[in-house]
Amino acid sequence: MKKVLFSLVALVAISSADQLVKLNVSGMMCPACVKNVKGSLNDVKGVKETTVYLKEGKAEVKAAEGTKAEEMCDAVKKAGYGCSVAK
Ligand SMILES: [Cu+2]
Repeated sequence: MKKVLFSLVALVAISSADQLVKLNVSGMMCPACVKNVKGSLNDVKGVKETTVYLKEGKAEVKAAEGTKAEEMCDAVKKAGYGCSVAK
């Protein structure tokens, strides 16, 4: 019983260490662009989940703590889009 409780606490600790990073992405014109941006963000180490908003030109990235937002932006830029970290 004690062991089960412990692993449950550990699980919660891991998920709460995630951070949500908001990015401004420019240059997206269609769903293919969204796919590109999403794919490049998901390739960044530490990134767990990415939501891209085409109309708003924004992306929300769930990533492990310590994952640098600048690194995410670099990946987006490499894919051919503009990117800045939203404050
Ligand atoms: Cu496109």
